[in-house]
Amino acid sequence: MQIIEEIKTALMAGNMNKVKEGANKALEEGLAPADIINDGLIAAMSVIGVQFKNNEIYMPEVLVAARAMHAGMDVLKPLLAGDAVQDRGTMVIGTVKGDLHDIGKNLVVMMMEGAGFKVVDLGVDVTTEKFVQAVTGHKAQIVGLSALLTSTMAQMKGTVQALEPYRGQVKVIVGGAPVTRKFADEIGADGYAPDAASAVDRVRELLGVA
Ligand code: B1M
Repeated sequence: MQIIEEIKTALMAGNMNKVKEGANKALEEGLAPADIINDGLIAAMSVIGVQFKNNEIYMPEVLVAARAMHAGMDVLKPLLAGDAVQDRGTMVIGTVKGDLHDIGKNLVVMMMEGAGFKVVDLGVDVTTEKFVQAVTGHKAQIVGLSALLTSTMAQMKGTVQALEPYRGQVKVIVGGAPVTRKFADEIGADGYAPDAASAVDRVRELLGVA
């Protein structure tokens, strides 16, 4: 459909106003809000994710695209009846205790939302207790731990251990510049992702969703 293509093009160009206009036009044409989100916003963010992973675009482009996606969501979300948007699962995410870096974590949040996941962002300096509470309180299927300091990576291990009783219900994914796959394996995380786009792929694999 022409209007959906227009929305996708505007989102990938990071044009907030055009995405908003497109969303309103699509509604006027009678499209369902959920279809506009799934076929327009989420589809375009998926393309952005692939381009970012392939180094065809860089962080600024991802950020403006995500901002444009949020502009579209602002128009469409209040109109959603029930859970018409594909519910791919709930993720709790945060930067671990003692660590205030959040730029990368925020990128992961945006990519996950763009891929149709509900994300509960706990922010930075998040204690193990807070992660556990949020996982159980929100019945999350995935928890994401981010760390940018070698000194705070150790926090991840404690959080993974504290989540042990819930591991049947929740998968743990870790990331951040000093984090490696080897480290993730050593602390018993289910997954590791080197960047935000790969985080979406890993979560999809772990949850077995498209
Ligand atoms: Co800080 N800092 N910093 N810093 N900082 C680093 C990380 C550092 C490498 C700089 C350096 O010395 N070269 C160094 C860490 C050294 C180490 O431990 N090995 C460092 C230090 C030492 C510090 C302080 C201790 C400095 C001081 O005060 N003496 C201090 C610590 C504060 C604290 O956290 N308690 C500090 C403070 C800060 C600022 C507040 C000034 C600022 C943070 C602002 C903010 O985040 N709101 C800051 C910044 C900006 C950086 C650098 C320059 C950039 C980090 C960044 O945002 N990168 C960084 C040096 C560098 O990396 N070149 C540095 C861009 C971002 C998109 O990448 O976060 O790696 P990244 O995220 C990627 C992936 O890692 C991955 O996806 C993202 C996008 O693809 N990813 C995940 C991230 N989380 C993921 C989670 C996942 C999956 C993937 O699943 C859940």
